[in-house]
Amino acid sequence: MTFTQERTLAAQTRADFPILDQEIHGKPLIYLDNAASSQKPLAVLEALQYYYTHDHANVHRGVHTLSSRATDAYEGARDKVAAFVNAASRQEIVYTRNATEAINLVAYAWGNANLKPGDEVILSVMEHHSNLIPWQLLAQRTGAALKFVQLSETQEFDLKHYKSLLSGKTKLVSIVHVSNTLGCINPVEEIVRLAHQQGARVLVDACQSVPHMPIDVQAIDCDWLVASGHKMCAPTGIGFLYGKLDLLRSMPPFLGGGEMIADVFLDHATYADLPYKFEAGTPAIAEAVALGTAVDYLNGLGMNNIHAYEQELTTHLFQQLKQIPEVQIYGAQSGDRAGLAAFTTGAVHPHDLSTILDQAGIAIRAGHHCTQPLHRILKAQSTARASVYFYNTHAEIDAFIVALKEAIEFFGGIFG
Ligand code: C6P
Repeated sequence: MTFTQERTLAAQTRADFPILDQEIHGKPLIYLDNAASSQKPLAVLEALQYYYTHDHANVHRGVHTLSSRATDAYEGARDKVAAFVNAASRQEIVYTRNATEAINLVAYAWGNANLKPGDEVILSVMEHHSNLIPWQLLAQRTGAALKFVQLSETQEFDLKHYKSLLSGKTKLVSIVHVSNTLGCINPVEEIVRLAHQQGARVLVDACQSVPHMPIDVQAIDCDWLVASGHKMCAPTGIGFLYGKLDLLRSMPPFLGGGEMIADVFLDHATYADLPYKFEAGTPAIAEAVALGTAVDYLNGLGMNNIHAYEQELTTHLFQQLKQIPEVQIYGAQSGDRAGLAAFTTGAVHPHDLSTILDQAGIAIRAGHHCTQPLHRILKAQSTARASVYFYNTHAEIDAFIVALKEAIEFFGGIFG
């Protein structure tokens, strides 16, 4: 793909995102907070409206026409998600509210039943709090111990250290695929292979990879994989858990209620088949349907094209950031990496920087990005983070760099 063709991915999609066509403080909006949440294309907004205008009823409960239409749309979306991550069966896709809920589901349903004192769970120091706190709570409940893979010299996943932590005591490895702060793409296939040699299960937190690159759960061979719809053009309130069929079958339910049962008696119950065993209560139907539309939309663009275009944007972003002497970037700056840059500038606090950039119409995130332990290791209380998606342009990055330089100069003038 040439540079000109790559530009067309943004040009091709821009009109699909009406929210981007607005001014903030009198300046055209430049949205560079995509790692926090992506914007939604018209197709997804229309799918929500169409569903509520034509098809809404509760799913799996009625035989009337609207209920069957809603059920078909809801289950059709599951097929799309299953194909999107190449699951072997649609029963391996469980809808959840988000990735956080999916991880908690595994921690409770599998973790409570399988961990005991003396067992070990391996995480890394770059995990999002969503892939840390559920395991802390599980360790407190079961007496299992948490072990942490450190960063390499290049601030990436230290495979050597990981190998040294693995042992017969390791029962679970839960690792982020793409760090939301460092932007590194972790070698999940190798991580899984090594864990399986020890008989350990592996969960992959794919929140920051599923929206941006092709994902094949069978090639990764992970036991579970989680993602959130809102980072991949779908609405909030919907995410999914992928789990290997036999493993999901062996796990007890997480939440109890309607939908997840087969037969109910006053003193006990039997549970529904997969995936319904893990979907208690009325689900986020419209959101799931719209997730299916988001998957269609992303497939239409091509996940390889999205990844390649974002790599171009990221190279452009880093080339320019590196030329600003005050900017310190965290994470590896070359090679195959995700389209986000976390950084600090000597003069300007990240929160002040984000506020100033907002005045210029530019949205970036400032804070610890829910990776507080990692920030401690990086010796940064907080960082600023710019993150791209396929609808961003090279020109937007240029405008961001100009505004960033102006902010540094302004604060340098005051405090310098
Ligand atoms: N990261 C960010 O700004 P939820 O909140 O469940 O949709 O996603 C949680 C989550 C889990 N893992 C990773 C790697 C993530 O990046 C996130 C969400 C956002 O970086 C919001 S804190």
